[in-house]
Amino acid sequence: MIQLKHVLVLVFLCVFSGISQSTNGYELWMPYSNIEDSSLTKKYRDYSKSIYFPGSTETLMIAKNELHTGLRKMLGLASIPTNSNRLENTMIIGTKENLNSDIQQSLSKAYVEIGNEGFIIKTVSIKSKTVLVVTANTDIGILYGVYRLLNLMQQHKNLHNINAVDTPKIKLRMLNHWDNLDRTVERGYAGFSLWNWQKLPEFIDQRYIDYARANASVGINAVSLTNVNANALILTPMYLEKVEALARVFRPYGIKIYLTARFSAPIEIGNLETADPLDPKVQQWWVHKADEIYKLIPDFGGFLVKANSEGQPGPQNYGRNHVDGANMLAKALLPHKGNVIWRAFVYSEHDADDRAKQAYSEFVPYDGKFMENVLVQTKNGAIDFQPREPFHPMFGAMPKTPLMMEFQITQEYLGFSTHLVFLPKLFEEVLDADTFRKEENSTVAKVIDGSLHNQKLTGMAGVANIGTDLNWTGHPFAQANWYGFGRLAWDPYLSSETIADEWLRMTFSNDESFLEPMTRMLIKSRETVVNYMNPLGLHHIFDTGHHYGPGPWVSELSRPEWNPTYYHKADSQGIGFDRTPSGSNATEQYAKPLQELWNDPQTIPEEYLLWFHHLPWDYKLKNGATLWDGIALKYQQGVDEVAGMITTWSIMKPFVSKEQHEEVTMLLEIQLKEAKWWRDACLLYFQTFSKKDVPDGVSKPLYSLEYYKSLKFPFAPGIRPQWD
Ligand code: BDP
Repeated sequence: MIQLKHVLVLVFLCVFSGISQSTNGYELWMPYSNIEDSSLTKKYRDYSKSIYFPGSTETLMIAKNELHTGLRKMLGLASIPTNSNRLENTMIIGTKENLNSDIQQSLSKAYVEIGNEGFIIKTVSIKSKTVLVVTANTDIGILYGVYRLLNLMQQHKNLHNINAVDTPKIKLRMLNHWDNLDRTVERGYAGFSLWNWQKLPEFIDQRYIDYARANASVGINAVSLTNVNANALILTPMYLEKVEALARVFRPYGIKIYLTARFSAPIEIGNLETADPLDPKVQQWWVHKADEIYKLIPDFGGFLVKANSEGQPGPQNYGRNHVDGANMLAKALLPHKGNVIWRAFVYSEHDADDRAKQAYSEFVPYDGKFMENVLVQTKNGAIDFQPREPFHPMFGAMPKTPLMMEFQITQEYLGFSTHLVFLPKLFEEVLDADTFRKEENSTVAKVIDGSLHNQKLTGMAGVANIGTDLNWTGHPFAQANWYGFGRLAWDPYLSSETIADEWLRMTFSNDESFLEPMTRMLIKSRETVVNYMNPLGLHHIFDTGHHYGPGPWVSELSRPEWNPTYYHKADSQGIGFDRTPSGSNATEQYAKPLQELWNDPQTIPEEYLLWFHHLPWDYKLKNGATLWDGIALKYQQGVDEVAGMITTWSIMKPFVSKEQHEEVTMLLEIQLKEAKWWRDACLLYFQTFSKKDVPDGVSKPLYSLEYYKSLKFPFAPGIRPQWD
């Protein structure tokens, strides 16, 4: 029997060490842990003595409940007094028209700045008393403001003299779920799909609400529920009724639903003989479908479409093009203010050109031809969500088209949910890249937020890493990638350090001896995975289909560009893909200054070296090492860095719960094992061409090349179902 004194000791230990109350990760970055620092608690309590928070819409009620829960948990308050006399309060929360005219007046400029979704958090002096004000033009602005306030408190920020005026820089901040109707998730590593289609619409799982809440807390305002490799059934009445139930849950959190539209739906569920976008019957079918959806879901966001890509049907099946297809759907949605998000992830087995060039070649000529409610969704790089890719050359090259960013939050090519990789660092690198398309510093972020080419419709999508796992994302640290994606979609200029610091504080601890080493570890983790998987610009050398682990030897798949050998081109002469004018000339798709920089192996940043150049094994790197030695040393460095992560984590016990500590320790051990696997398999294989020994400092391989080649994973998670 556990005795009372044991319980007391445990409670004392937890309180003393500042361990958050949440131990299974379900509460994500919102555990609202009790604040131990008594002077800080006192300051926060001073603002919480009495609260004026008028309004009773659904959204405002959510904001109120959240505020009360947060304050109660963080400050240990039994209840939060509310007061209807505005002037006697210490915290005032309300939309513009609910505040007294003095406050309104003093904030008039800020109200213009924040638009429909932004908020103001500010301390003001009323009758010589300091009052904390959270205000906005809309209810959703209030909800975002309340979440921000609570998050700042979770981060123990000083609210004295706070004047935070913040509004999202990107309009559509969206998660793309690749969820199938049978609840499997393509490239999902955190269990099954959250959407329980069988029990919907009647049964509303608490998870839907908690999911919406988590998204709203970082400002995500759109979700596409279904896989881009789409099933037309989602557009049938039976499923639309279920979608409507989810829309009802998400609406007060400011989240709009999008669905993936299978281009051949008019045939599959509409009994038409064709899906030709120029056929009036097909056009009518989509108009009626849109009307039917909007009748059920008046704020439906629109369609996300993967067409003529990897076997998906599209307008090209009928000799039409992407513009014909996208505009047909756009016309059906326009009267309802819906959008078409048309994906640019295309490459064809009939096109012998470098896969990296194909999307640009196909889409750039269409610039200016899409209707005003079409966004072209473009992956961050020209190949496919690799641990590192140069930014996609389409960014900046289509000034008359809203280009929407597509990042992958789920770690298809980044170790699934077993590897700790902090992705905001990767996202930041892409967003900060200079396209040189207009003036200097024409960054990808400026393309995406519309400021470079004056676009009104803007968006950023992240392929979700969320599933039914208790902690939502499989790896506890993968939550940071969901959080970080949301923050960057709100503000693509935020630094990854800031995001890491925020997330660590809220999720685990505000203790500096935890934060400093852990922020460093998160920031470095991205380069670490590049080192042990794809150093010096190597890419797409993953094993077939599932993309779990290395497979640089794979060469027999039916389509050349599905084979890793297509990408690394290792031979007795050297390694790498020549994309300069002497090779595929993919560099031509970038602005002049980049062409000049990247065409020359001496001036290209070495992290992109083998992406753009085929170089001899004894080519001299900047540090004097030969290319072969350099590759080998990078693989070893990656392994050593994972070992370093294990050391760092081992001293973090005092700051996290025992369960969390053990869970992450076990996952890091897997990561180490797999980093070694990558190192050994790749070096043994490339050595068959280089015919050189590995340099000093690189460990001997644990097994033979044959052994690594023999590994098969027919049941690796996330494998795409059979394409049809
Ligand atoms: C690739 C995935 C595949 C997706 C495809 C896409 O391997 O499962 O369907 O991208 O984005 O990364 O359409």
